[in-house]
Amino acid sequence: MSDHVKLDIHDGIGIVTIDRQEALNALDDAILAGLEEAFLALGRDPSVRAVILTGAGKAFVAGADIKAMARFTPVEAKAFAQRGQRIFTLIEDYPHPVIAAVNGYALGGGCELAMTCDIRIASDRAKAGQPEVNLGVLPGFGGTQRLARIMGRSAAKHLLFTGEVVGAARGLELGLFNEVVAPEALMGRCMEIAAVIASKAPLAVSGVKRAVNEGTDGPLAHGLALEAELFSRAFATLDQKEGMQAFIDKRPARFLGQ
Ligand code: DAK
Repeated sequence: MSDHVKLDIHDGIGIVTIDRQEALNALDDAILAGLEEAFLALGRDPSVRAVILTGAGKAFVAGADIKAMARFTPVEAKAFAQRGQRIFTLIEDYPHPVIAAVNGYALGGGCELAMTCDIRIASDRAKAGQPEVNLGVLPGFGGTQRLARIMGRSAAKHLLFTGEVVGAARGLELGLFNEVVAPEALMGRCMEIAAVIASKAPLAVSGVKRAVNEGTDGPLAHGLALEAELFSRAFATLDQKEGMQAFIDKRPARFLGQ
C-alpha cells in the first residue's frame, strides 16, 4: 500500500486512512494511486462488509494538491480530473457501504471525496466546502454534481459560487453530514455503524446501495424496475432463506453473503 494511504481490515470492516499530514492530506498522484490500490484490495477481500474512510491529523482532506496543480497545463488538468473521477467512481461503486469519518477539513477535492461515500459522520471540528472559485478553477472531481444531488441545486450553488466553508452544524443542516459527534467519539461511532451494517445480509445491503445509487437519478419507473429486479435476485440467495427461516425459528440469523 502507498506510504500515504493505510488499509486495515478487522472483523469485516476496512479502515482506509489518508496520512499526508504535512499537507493536510491534500490529494496528489500518490494518494490517488493509494486510494485506488486500497479499494481494489478491499474489492478482492470477501470478508469485508463495510469501509470507513478517514484522514490522519487535523484534516480529512484539504483538497487536491494546489502546489502540484499550479503547474498543470490544460491537458494535464484534464488527465488529473479524469483519473480522480475514475478513482472516486470506484469508491462510489464499491459494493459495500463506505462511511466517511470527516475528522477535520474536507475542502475541494476532500469534500468531493467525502461525497463519494454513502454516509458522512463528522467531528464537530469538521469544516467543508468547495472553495475552488478562490483559485480560479471549478471543482474537478464531481463537486458540482454530487453536492447538488446531496443538498439540492440551490444550496449547492450557494456554496459553489461563494466558496463558503461551513462548519459541522451547518453541514448537518444542509444534509452534507448524517451526524455530528465529538472528535474523540468519531471513529467509535463510525465503527458502531459499520458493525451494524456488517451484521446484516451483505448481498441485500449491496443491493440497497445499488438501487439507491443507480435508481434515484432517473424516472421513478426506472428505479422501481431496478428495485424489483434486485429484490427478485435476493430470492436466489442462501441469506434470504436463512434470514426468513431464522425469523420463523425465533433465532438470530447467520448470514454468509451467499
Ligand atoms: N494543497 C497543497 N497543500 C496544502 C493544501 C492543498 N489543498 N492545503 C493545505 N496545504 C498545506 C499548506 O500549504 C501548508 O504547507 P506548508 O506551507 O507548511 O508547506 C500545510 O498544508 C498546512 O496548511 P496551513 O499552514 O495553511 O494550515 P492552516 O491550519 O493555517 O489552514 C486551511 C488550513 C485548510 C484553511 C488552509 O491550508 C487552506 O485554505 N488550504 C487550501 C484549501 C483549499 O483551497 N482546498 C481546495 C483545493 S482546490 C480539477 C481537479 C480537482 C480539483 C479541481 C480541478 N481538474 C483537474 C479540473 C479540485 C480542486 C481543489 O481541491
